[in-house]
Amino acid sequence: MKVSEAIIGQAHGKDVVAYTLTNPNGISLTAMTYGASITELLMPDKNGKVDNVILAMDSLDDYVTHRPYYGATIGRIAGRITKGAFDLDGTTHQLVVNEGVNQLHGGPDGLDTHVWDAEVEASADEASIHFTTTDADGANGYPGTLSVKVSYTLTAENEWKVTYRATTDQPTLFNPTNHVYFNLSGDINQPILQHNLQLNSAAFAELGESNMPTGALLPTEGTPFDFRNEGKLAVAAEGSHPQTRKVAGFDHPFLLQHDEGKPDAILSDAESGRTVKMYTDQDSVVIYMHNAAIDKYTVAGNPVIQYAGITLETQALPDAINQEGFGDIVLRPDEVYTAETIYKFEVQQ
Ligand code: G6D
Repeated sequence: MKVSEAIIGQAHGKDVVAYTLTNPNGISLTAMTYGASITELLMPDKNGKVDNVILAMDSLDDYVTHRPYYGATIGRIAGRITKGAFDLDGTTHQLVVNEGVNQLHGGPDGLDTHVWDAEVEASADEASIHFTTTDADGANGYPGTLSVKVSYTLTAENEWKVTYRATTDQPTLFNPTNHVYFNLSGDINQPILQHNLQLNSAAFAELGESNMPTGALLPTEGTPFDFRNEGKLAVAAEGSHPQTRKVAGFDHPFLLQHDEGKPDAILSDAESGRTVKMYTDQDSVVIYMHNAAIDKYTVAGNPVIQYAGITLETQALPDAINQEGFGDIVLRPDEVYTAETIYKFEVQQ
């Protein structure tokens, strides 16, 4: 496995380093210490043409200025926390809100805004970038000093493994994710509506006001949310269901069924033959289809089109601390948080 690194600029007065891991099959992954963000994923198509298959900004400054979350490590909490408040062990905690009265993606100084430290490890079969950061007690309103490690491993088997490890000195909340957007066509001016998705999920979380979960888990059966059999993503953009109409696609958490040995999700693009199989130990995956075009910044010189990419944000169900039955996202000093998601890349002829 080949490894290279380069300083790409500064943020918060610290050098930002980008690391590139390349495997023998022409797949290479670049990730930077700003936000522990993946910034490029080069992958051949069925004709051997190599393209970048994820959304990425044109410069470090654009990441810092616009905070698009593209490819970023999100935390302490992915998604929204209702009114930015939660009760924990009899104490009500008020977070710093950054989306109306709610908190989104860990608040204004979320983990995606950190310049992380990093170390690289490489062998014949795989190479890893181990990112680490410390989130101070009280940062964005969260209790406890949180120590986080997220590792990106590229293997000779064409897998990108994302693994988390975290500890805290006081009870706190932790529900991270990676906010990578895939566009397997390799052309961000092509919407992902012709991509195929297969998703092992029979229920999704209903969104209410301000895209906050209502607490209801609705069956996918008989709705545009049912991708247990492979289907085209265009279905989600047709607006035939109040929930897809509400956000002009998917911006929804899907509860995963986790059948042994079966991918939790398969995203593919028939034209290029590129396929991503996703396996995770997390309860759910938030699928967001970049449902609005963006003209406040450009990518590769163009405004970003609607449906330019699709996320597969594995995590516990959002707002779990405030929603009965959504799982446990409390991390206590005597615990070690671990999580793993694997994205396996294949090319179908
Ligand atoms: C929008 O509601 C969506 C989020 O799910 C997404 O993560 C963000 O844009 C980038 O707020």
